[in-house]
This record gives sequence, structure tokens and C-alpha cells, in this order.
Amino acid sequence: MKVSQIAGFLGSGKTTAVMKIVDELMKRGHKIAIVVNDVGEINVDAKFIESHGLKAKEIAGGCICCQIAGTFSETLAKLHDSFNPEIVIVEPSGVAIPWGLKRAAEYSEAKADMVIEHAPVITLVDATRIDLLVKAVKRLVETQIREADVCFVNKVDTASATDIAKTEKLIKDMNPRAEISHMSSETGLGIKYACDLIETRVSPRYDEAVEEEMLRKQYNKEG
Ligand SMILES: Nc1nc2c(ncn2[C@@H]2O[C@H](COP(=O)(O)OP(=O)(O)OP(=O)(O)O)[C@@H](O)[C@H]2O)c(=O)[nH]1
Ligand SMILES: [Mg+2]
Repeated sequence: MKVSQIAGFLGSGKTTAVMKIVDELMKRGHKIAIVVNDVGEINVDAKFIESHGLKAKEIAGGCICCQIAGTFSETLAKLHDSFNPEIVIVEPSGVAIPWGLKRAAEYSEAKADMVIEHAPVITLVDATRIDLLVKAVKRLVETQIREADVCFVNKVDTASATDIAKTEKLIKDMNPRAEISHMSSETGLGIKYACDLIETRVSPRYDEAVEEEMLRKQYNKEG
């Protein structure tokens, strides 16, 4: 089962992007499930289904969206046993740390008979609020950017060119290895590319040593 995280701070556009990405992946023939913190967030015409103790909504075309029940790893294991999706799109809470979710996803392997593969960690950065983000929650945003494989400068339909450039520079400074791309769920920009990434690429498994090294670098730099 492939697990794809769409990370980003509160209000960065995760839910909006996830719905577009799921739509496109389903058009491409994949069996998809979505995991969110609160299914109430997914505001589409949907019927509730409960299976294996999962609180879930069925949305168009057989895709189900479920709320984290117990731990994230239990949710993934139950999802595998009841629905067996090919790809699970995860919208973590806006304050979640990507590597923590990777580790939790791997724990689910012991709870169900399956192997977890990680899609590239995608982090959305809201270019319209870049100044505020840097001022108010820099450390958290830095952690989400630092752990991303691909960062999307989001809401480029409405952000100014200056803010887009500023956001790109911030991402480059915080994570030189991340690929940077643009997204707008409004115009659809970047959605197909995000799906290509999810379909074709993998991200490394959780590695405590790597994670510690990144943390050390981040905190040393801050002093
Ligand atoms: N202009 C513009 N607005 C967007 C775009 N994507 C999302 N939004 C708006 O941004 C706001 C937050 O979007 P959500 O998708 O709910 O963001 P989120 O990251 O899921 O938010 P939380 O789950 O609360 O952390 C909503 O008002 C969206 O309509 C975009 O590409 N362009
Ligand atoms: Mg959301």
C-alpha cells in the first residue's frame, strides 16, 4: 500500500488539493482512500460507511475518506483489511511532522499483512501568507519544509509575484534538496504533476539517524 502525505500548515490548502488529486488519480484508474483528522472537513456529497471500526465517508466513485481512529497505524491497518486501497492519501493535521507519520505508517505493517511504500512527501506552502508564517510559526513551517521531498508554492493564482519569489527562496534556504513547484487548486496548476509524483516516485523509509541529523542541523543553525 502506498501512503502519500500532503503536508502543510493550517489553511495552506491541503483539503482542496487532496480532493483534486484524488479526482485525478481515480480518473487514472487507481483505488484510493483518504485519511484525515476529521471527516467532517471533507465537504462533498457522501454517504457514511462504517467497516472494521472505521469512521468513513464514501465519496464519488468508491473512494472512501476516513478519520483517524485510535492511532494512525491502526487506521491504516484497518483500511488495508477492509478496503485494500492501492494509494492512501493522507492529510495530516496542519501541525504534524512528516517523518513522524512515516514512522507511524510503517508500524501498521505489523498490524496487517502488507508492505508500506511512501510516496514523496509533499508540503504545501501558502504563498499568500508567507510573511505571517515566517513571523508566527517559522520553526514548524521549517520542519515541514525540511522534511519534504517536493514543496509546492501554493495558491499562486492569487499570490503576488513578490510573495511567490519570497516563498521559493525560503524553501530553498530551508531545504536545498527539495524540488520546488507551483500549485493552484483554483486553476488546477500542479495537480497532475502531484499525481505523477505520487504514482511514480517513492520516498525513503523512516530512518532515525537521518532524522536526528536534520534536527541537529536545523536547531544549530537557529542557535
Ligand atoms: N486562491 C486560492 N485559494 C485556495 C487554494 N487552495 C485552497 N484555497 C483556499 O484556502 C483556504 C484553506 O483551504 P483548505 O484546503 O481548507 O486548507 P487546509 O490546509 O486543508 O486547512 P486545514 O485543514 O484547516 O489546515 C480555503 O478558503 C480554500 O478555498 C488555491 O489554490 N487558491
Ligand atoms: Mg484541511
